[in-house]
Amino acid sequence: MRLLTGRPNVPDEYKLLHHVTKILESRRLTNNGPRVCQLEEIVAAYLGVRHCVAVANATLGLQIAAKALDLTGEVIMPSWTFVATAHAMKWIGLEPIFVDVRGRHLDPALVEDAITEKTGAIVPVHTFGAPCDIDEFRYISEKHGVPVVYDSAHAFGCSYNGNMIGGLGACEVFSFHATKFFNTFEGGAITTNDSDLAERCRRMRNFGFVDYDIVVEVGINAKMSEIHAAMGLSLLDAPLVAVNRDNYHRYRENLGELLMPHDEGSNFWYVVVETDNRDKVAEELAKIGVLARKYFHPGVHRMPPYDQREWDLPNTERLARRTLCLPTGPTVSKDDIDEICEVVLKWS
Ligand code: T4K
Repeated sequence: MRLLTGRPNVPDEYKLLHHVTKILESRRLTNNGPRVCQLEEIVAAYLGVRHCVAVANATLGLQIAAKALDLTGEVIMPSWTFVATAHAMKWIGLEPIFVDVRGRHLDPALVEDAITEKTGAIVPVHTFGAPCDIDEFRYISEKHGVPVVYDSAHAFGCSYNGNMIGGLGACEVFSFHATKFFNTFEGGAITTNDSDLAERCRRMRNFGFVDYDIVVEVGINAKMSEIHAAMGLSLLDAPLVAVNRDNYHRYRENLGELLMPHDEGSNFWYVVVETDNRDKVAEELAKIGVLARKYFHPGVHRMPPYDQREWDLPNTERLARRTLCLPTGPTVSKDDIDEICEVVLKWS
């Protein structure tokens, strides 16, 4: 395949290599090193949030957030998401409860109907970088006393009414996986304005240590290493949004309403078409060397073990059948986009 959906953004080679040399010279490789601290500071300032806790990946970030909030019972979330949203919770003994989407996001009205005394938290996803119904979730959270943990895996660099996503709910969890808009090879971050929560997340990501030889609670190893942070630091000033925005507009000119819309606050990293002939389009794209991805197919509720019960999620089913993510980023040219669009238009 010559064009891949999710092909990583990479930094200027020399920037990264400079960091690598310094890391090796210093022999400070991990355990809250200076580059991790610097990345956390820059990210917190960029997002306008008090605390950023860098982690090894977003899956562990979600788990630490859940543990640090002492969540128990059920967590309400969309099924139309990457399986990690559900697995992260299930793996630590919480029960995902899937609620249908409205548009591409968790439907707040259905969430409110699904809240019971067992509900530990709501986990909405800013799917493809578009903010979900933040005001409604804030209202529901306060009304029912249920915390909201945002799965912001896709939303780094995105804003909502001019405010960066990052300081919402009890906390937010970003992914810095290689396939994301901004990456640290593998990585992620928990962001929050709650200082106590941030402190607990920091402890939990490092085995519950508060000092040499002093452990105060159960923790895990979710630390980001220096080399991962160096990748992030090297990528921070790359013009990623501008490239993606231009690509998106080119796609939009070609595909019009077939394309899921983005507003100007987006990072434009997810170019998603919706068509009844999704599988055929993907097949035809593969023939010209283009790997498009069927995010998110099938819905998580159709994967084991979640498929052991019946779920009524008609909008999720529809989207899972119809959506296809197309390649973007700096490795995709305008001509590539036109060629991809020709196939999409022909077979949609
Ligand atoms: N919540 C949500 C909503 C998420 O979408 C995710 C992750 C998470 C939570 C959890 O975040 P992390 O724990 O991962 O930080 C990928 C990613 O592994 C995953 O991070 C991401 N979402 C998900 C949407 O996609 P795959 O299995 O579909 O990726 P894969 O290996 O098929 O790669 C996609 C494409 O990118 C391929 O076309 C090849 C290309 N690629 C990939 C990698 C890794 C490259 O060209 N180079 C590379 O290094 O899961």
